[in-house]
Formats: sequence, C-alpha cells, structure tokens
Amino acid sequence: NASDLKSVQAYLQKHQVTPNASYTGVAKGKNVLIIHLESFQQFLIDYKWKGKEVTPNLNKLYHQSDTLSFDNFFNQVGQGKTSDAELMLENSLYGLSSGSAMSSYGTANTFEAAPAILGQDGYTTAVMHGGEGSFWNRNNAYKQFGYQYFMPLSYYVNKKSYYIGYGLKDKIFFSQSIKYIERLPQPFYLKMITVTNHYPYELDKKNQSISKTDTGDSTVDGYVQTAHYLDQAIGELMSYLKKTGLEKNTMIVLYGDHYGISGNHHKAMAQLLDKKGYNDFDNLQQQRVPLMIHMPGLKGGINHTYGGEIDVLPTIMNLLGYNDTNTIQFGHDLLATNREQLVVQRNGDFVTPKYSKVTGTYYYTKTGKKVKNPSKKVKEELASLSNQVTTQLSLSDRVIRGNLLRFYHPSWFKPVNAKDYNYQKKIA
Ligand code: GP9
Ligand code: MN
Repeated sequence: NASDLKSVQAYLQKHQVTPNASYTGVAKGKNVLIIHLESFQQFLIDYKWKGKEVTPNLNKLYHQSDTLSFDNFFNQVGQGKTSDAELMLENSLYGLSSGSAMSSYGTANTFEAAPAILGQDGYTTAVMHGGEGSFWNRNNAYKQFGYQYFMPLSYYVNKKSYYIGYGLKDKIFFSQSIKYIERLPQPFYLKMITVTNHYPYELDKKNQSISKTDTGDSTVDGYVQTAHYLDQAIGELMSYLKKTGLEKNTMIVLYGDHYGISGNHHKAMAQLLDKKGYNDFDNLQQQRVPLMIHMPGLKGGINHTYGGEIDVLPTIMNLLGYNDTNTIQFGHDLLATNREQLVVQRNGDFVTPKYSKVTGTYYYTKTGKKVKNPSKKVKEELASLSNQVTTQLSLSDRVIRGNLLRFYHPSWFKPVNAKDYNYQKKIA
C-alpha cells in the first residue's frame, strides 16, 4: 500500500547521491540511441584471438576520447536475463529473485520509465528488435514503459537465410531498421536490441570471419565468432550514423546485458583468459559488461567506478539534464564523485572496489584472496554491506510486487496509459 512507498522513499532519500553537475545537461535535447549488445562481456573488449581483434569497432569506440567507457560496470540480472537488463536500464529497479519481472508484472504495473519521461518531453520513443514481439512480454511491458513504437520481427522482411537463433541476424536487422530510423521525428529515444551473439553462438558459414576458439568446450568456442559478427554489424551502423550526420546530434549508449559464458565453464574460461585457475570469485568478476556512452564533444575516458545496470538511468538522465533526485530509482549517477560503489547481484552477492561476496564467502576484490580472520571492524563492514544489499533488493521487490509506483505522483510525470499505444500499426 501507499505507506510501503514511504519506507522506500525514506531509504532512497537517506542514500541519495548528488549527480555530477559538470555533466548535467551536456546531452540535452540530443537523440538517444541505446544499443543492446546481446550476451556481451567486458573481457571481449581489446580481446585478441589468433592475433586478431575480436571486436575492433567496439574497441575503437571504447578508447575514443568522446566516449565515456566504464571498466568496472557489472550486469545485475537474475533469471529474467535480457528482460531484467532492460528493466534495470530504463527504470533503475532490480529484477526479481525468480522469474522475469517484465513477464510477471510488465502488463499491469505502473512504471516511470525513461521512454515515458522523455516521451512527455517531446521525444519520439521506439524499440526495434528482430525477434518475436511477445518474447519477455515486451509487447505489453513496453506500453507500460511508455514506448510509443515497438518494431519487432513483424516489421521486418524475414527469410530463412536472414534468421538465426532468436531473430534476424544483426547486420540484416540494422540495415532494415534504417528506413524506420529515418522516419522517427527527432529528438528520438531509440533502443535497438541485437540477438545474434546469443547462446549457442551459431553463425552461417558466409558470416564467419574469425575462427572459433579451441578450448574444446562447444558451448564456449563459438562466442568470439558471433561477437565478431555483432561488432561488424555495429561498425556498419556507426558508419551509417556518421554518413548521415545523425551521429553528431545523438548520444549513443552501448551496453552488454549479461554474461555469454555461464558459470559452468571455468576450465574453458581459464583458457580464454590465459589464467592458471578460475573459480567462483573469477566468475563474479567476469560479470563485467561494457557500458559506453558516446557523443561528439563529450568529455570521455575510461572511468573506473564500480557500478551496474541499475545506475544507467540516473546517469543518462543527468546527461540529458533531468537531475531531479526525488525519484524511485535504486541506482546513482555513475559520474557522481561521492558514489557508494556497491554493486549488488540479484542472488545477494556483491562487489565493491575492496570486497567481493560470492555465495557466502568474502574475497578481496583486487587480489581474489579470501578474507581470513577479519577484525571486528572488517566484520562489521562486511555485515553492513551485506545488509544493504538485502535491503535494496527487498525494497525494490516491494516496489514491483506491490505495484507501488501507482502511488507515486511527481509533478513532472503523467501516468502512462497503455491503451494509448498500439504496436500493430506502422508509423504513418
Ligand atoms: C530474445 C532475446 C534473448 O528476444 O532478447 O533473451 P535472453 O535469452 O538473452 O534473456
Ligand atoms: Mn540477453
């Protein structure tokens, strides 16, 4: 009920972090293009296989001076995988401890998501995805998020040779999307969801332009190949954006949604990363995924702050000039100077620059050594971090399970009415 919302607000108020004022509004009025890099882990950045860069286009973006790149950015998804990442990125709320929040609560819940906020401020909002519209309940949840347009597979020409795994191959998806991008009134907020770099990492011969790795683990070895293909697709999209001049007035946000290699492949991962051993601690560290924010003129560089998907919305909103801190968002501006760098994992694990908790065991993040015989002070520190993790997750769960945002009425926001949106029709 409404008083539950009060306790959530009290907690968020207490843990408020002031956004970085020197970045406030630097992207005001720009188009926003969110590019979802399916199953893309941070280790692929600058990774070489047989002397060849696996993702040269993304590497280039990563190192450009007008890209803000993050190298301690973690995925925080649970069983909802892609959908959890989407939910976190656009709402700054955690997924649930089991199942997918977008599937279970996406149809009926009230949200105050990025597309709704921007849509009420003159933005055109759209999602493009070369897969089935009903997957993860997107066709309903996107309405609650306030997306005006959703172009799933039915908007694209589909042929047997175009499609692999969960949808259109990324290059085909991007190239067919152009005609829709061109019809979006600007400024737009557009999310494009790729899919080819998804388990089981299959690719037709014609598109294989780097060899598979040779760990012998068949689940793992195709990963660099589909990642390479995704990277080429990004390269093609980037050259379109450059050629048309669209790049100049667009803030591009690229992120990896979650791991590609699950925690059941320690041996193969040790081989890929050229490490002697690989344990659950290492697996947690490999939950790092890319986050890059690129915009001509942006003061970029590689930022080492520890953060995760929950923090993207506050970061982007500050860049766009919305710096209201009285929001029901669990993340904090990644550029804020006084952030508490506690990265929550959905299973209760966490990472900070100093400590990592993995299935009940504490490690030092820098060395990977177990914390042995902690002093009273360290014990208290660890207990307090663990507590905060549990509190944050349970408060976020309350927001979703209790549909608490229906009680929250900030002056700057009109409630979304899903009936206003119809994804059957095409843009006129
Ligand atoms: C399908 C795609 C896959 O549309 O987003 O979702 P995932 O299996 O990665 O959660
Ligand atoms: Mn995914």
